[in-house]
Amino acid sequence: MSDKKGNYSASNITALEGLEAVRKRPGMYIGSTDSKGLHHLVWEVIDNSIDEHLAGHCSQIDVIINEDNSITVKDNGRGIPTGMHEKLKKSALEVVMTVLHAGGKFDKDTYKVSGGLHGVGVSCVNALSSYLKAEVHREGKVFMQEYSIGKPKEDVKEIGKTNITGTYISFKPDGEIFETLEYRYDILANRIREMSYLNSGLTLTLTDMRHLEEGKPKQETFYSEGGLKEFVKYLDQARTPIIEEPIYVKGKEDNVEVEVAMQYNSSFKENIYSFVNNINTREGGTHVSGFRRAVNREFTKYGQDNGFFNKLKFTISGEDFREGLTSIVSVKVPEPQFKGQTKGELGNSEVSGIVSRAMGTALKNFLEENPKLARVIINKVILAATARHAARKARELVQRKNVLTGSGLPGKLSDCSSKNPGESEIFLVEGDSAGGTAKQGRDRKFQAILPLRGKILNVEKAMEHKIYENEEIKNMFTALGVSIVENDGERDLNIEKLRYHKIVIMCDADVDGSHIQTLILTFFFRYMKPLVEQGYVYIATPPLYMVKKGKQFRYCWDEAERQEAIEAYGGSKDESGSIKIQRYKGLGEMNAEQLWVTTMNPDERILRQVTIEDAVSADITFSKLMGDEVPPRRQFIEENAKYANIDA
Ligand code: 0RA
Repeated sequence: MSDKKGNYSASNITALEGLEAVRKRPGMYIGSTDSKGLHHLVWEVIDNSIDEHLAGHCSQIDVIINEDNSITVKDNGRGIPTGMHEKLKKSALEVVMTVLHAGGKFDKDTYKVSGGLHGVGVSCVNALSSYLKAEVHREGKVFMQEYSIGKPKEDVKEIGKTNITGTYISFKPDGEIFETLEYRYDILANRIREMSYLNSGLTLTLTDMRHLEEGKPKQETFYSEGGLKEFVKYLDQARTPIIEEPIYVKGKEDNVEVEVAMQYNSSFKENIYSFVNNINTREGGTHVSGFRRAVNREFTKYGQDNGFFNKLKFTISGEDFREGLTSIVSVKVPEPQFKGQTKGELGNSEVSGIVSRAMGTALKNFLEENPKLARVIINKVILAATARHAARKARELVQRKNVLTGSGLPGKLSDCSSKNPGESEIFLVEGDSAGGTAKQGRDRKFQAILPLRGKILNVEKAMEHKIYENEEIKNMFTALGVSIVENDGERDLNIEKLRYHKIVIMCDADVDGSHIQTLILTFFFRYMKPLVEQGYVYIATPPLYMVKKGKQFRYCWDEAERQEAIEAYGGSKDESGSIKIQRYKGLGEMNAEQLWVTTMNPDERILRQVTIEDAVSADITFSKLMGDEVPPRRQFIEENAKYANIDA
């Protein structure tokens, strides 16, 4: 343990268990061995450096993607201790790197704040790396140790002198463990940007050595002076703010730090991101409920005290205060407890009151000091409540069973005969004519077809009641069998009666088609998010070409396949001779048989599952695509035709 002066010694580090367990069951430690798990290794290493920053000893972290897809993380912290660990008779550095759960993280005195969802420790990264090198600058010396799949090659060596301090970790993920070894710049950049907002004053850099431009690697520096205030502005970059500056709250009670920034914009959705010890809590938790409670309470009180609600014929509910509100709730909790399906929900009950109190004081002050802005916000709240009442009526109409068709299903739906959602699929098809082709081509036993007429409503810009009045959207709700339920003033999507476990969006492979696909995806993202989160939403990929020679033909999904087909038929790349190439611009150019074979038949087709890997960047993508700024849209859609958040 640390001595009375709080000095840290090598013996603070406690030893627990061996690393073989990590290699046997990597999923248990880093979630998965796909691209997500691969990136998790980087978060794990950076987290240690961030802890060093939170302890007040580190101002810069550099992340480098090396040419061979290995990663280097450098920080200018105190350096991992290198003295002898008394019990284990090894250098503390070696203990940190090779013993599971070592590293002081499980020692409450050492780190004020330690990892939440991450926090399995750098030794896990070591176990899952074919090569790792740790270099420590400390006490004027440079120490170094190398490892292979977690095993030290030699004892810790002194390799030089230095006048700086810090820890450099380089690792190469093990190809025997990971399905992919390719690091994605955008994934790393998005998370590192987020970390810079969450830790104002910390400089982070990202360098990509893999492709040089004019001899220089790609490099970005992320630094935020304003922290969460800037984060909110970044999130709302494609929305129109209705108050100039975000409301900012910072407080501390019982060692729990609270930081909140919130901004009202002209959109109609609540957009809230929450973090515990820098880690995104997707399922919210006690910090978020404390935040909501305070917003509700303080705005209600202010509105009532000033008589703003006197003429209303209905009550204002909590969500009315959060319409068009983008907020970030970040707390630092010494001993976080996580619960929920994916451990993405904070459970510590004391945090709710702490956040609520900090928010209460700050909001009271804000409202008193800014009566004009308060009025603007309250007006928006009243409008939201009015619209909510209209929306409820509209929604109830959608959700009431349709008396005419008896079944309550839309007339345009060609349903499948199976009633088992697990095997049933629904194709949402652009246009009536393609819908007709799909209807002929499908296997009616398990495939249903719902044609959607032209462009569906842009839900990013429409008020909610308009959404439930929209014919195509009504059809989607009733066909899918999902409904919106209100619980304690919160609206949830009820998917218990979901009728299909595959919802396939099928659009033309041109710019219009990609626009429609985006509109539909935006709708799912904003109004049926649980369906996306639980992996029910897919995108069909019709082929782009048919290459034909005599009676032989091949379908091709990209340029490379097209070239391959041409060569296979003995043709030249200039497409001359007897080889014919058809470019499919729309689904309508295929007949029912072709559509079945290429796009609908489960044995042959390629479905891309839509996932929300990174909620922040997905939100920005959709708000940009569908938001107020119109001009860049077309180009943006073309550039984003392959969405970053759609898995192959
Ligand atoms: C344990 C104790 C001390 C620092 C660290 C670990 C430490 C770990 C990592 C991992 C990456 N970068 C790091 N920087 C520091 C405190 C040592 C002291 O009291 O000087």
